[in-house]
Amino acid sequence: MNLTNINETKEISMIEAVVDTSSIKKVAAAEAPAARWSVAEIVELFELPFSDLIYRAQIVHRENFDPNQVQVSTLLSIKTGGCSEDCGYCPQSARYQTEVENQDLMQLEEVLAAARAAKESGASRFCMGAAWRSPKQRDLEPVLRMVQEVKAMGLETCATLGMLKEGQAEQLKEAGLDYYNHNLDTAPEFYGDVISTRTYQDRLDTLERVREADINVCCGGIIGMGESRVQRAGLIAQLANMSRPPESVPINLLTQVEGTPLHGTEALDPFEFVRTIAVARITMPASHVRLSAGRQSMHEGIQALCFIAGANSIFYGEKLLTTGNPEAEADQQLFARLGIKPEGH
Ligand code: SAM
Ligand code: DTB
Ligand code: SF4
Repeated sequence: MNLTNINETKEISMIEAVVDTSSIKKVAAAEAPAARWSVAEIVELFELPFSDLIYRAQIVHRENFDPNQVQVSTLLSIKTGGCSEDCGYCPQSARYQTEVENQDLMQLEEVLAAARAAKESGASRFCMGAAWRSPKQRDLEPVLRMVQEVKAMGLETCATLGMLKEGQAEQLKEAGLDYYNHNLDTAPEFYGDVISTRTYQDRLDTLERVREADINVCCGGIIGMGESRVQRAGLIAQLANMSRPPESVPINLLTQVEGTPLHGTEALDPFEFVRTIAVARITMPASHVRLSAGRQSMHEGIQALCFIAGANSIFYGEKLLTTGNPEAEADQQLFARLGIKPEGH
């Protein structure tokens, strides 16, 4: 065992002592037969030789999905900037000086025009994002109309609006919402280094409300924020050990934006990003794993490795929320070069 392994072993035993995985295992065993993953087992996956890890991920991928099919979602920021939260990665927080221009909630017609364009260029899901800590009832009502109308166009609907209060998930379900995106972002142990204005438990509570309202869960995180490999494994363990893992798991590479506290963080080794995708695929065999933020600066060869490692969803269209994404045409060409078919086409 080398020095890194010794340090990782110490870090894992500290985490597993704090989290007390033994009791979680007993509860889970009573509730669901799904496989449970310890952080140590996930770290072992991360540490496999690269080819062995990718091979294992490919096997799991092929057992569960058509390996040449990728789901495509287009994002729209329906309310931009001026957010009260302090998420250290986010250009939309009112606390940081960034180039993002604040914009009130968009009008229905503008949103529908964007959804129509997304559908025409080949997206099958339309995801509406708002820079809110949590929607107020007067904010939620116009969003319910948007969900209804986007759904009526024949697109799958997704929204990410912050924390949901009692009853709000049910209203979204009623309006026709198919997916709600709410990320855990990172491991519990690193979370406090990134965000102070809402707790990990707040996030888990919102995810529980979404599940109970029978809306599909879209939940993942961000890597490349300066977390350790054990902490990346800790995030994956949280997701994979949910009583039902999320249907959709976005793995974002930190997009560094000037003015945010995380700007200037040391860049992550691209192979570590691919490893994270592979580990997500192995531990969440039936979930769609989304290669999310970070593609604009990612070599196409690395993106191809992500698809081989089990990524089967992307954000498509030239903008994420406030930052750039590859041009749709470039993605279409990449799909053609790799023989990938977008889902629903
Ligand atoms: N305000 C809502 C919330 O935070 O729940 C919804 C929108 S928020 C922008 C959605 C997610 O985008 C965050 O949870 C985070 O995972 C991701 N995100 C935000 N800024 C990012 C960045 N600079 N790089 C990568 N992912 C980012
Ligand atoms: C997710 O996991 N990634 C998307 C979506 N869910 C909402 C957002 C990425 C945001 C990247 C920074 C920006 O464009 O503002
Ligand atoms: Fe606000 Fe969401 Fe950005 Fe956090 S991630 S600052 S909650 S918009």
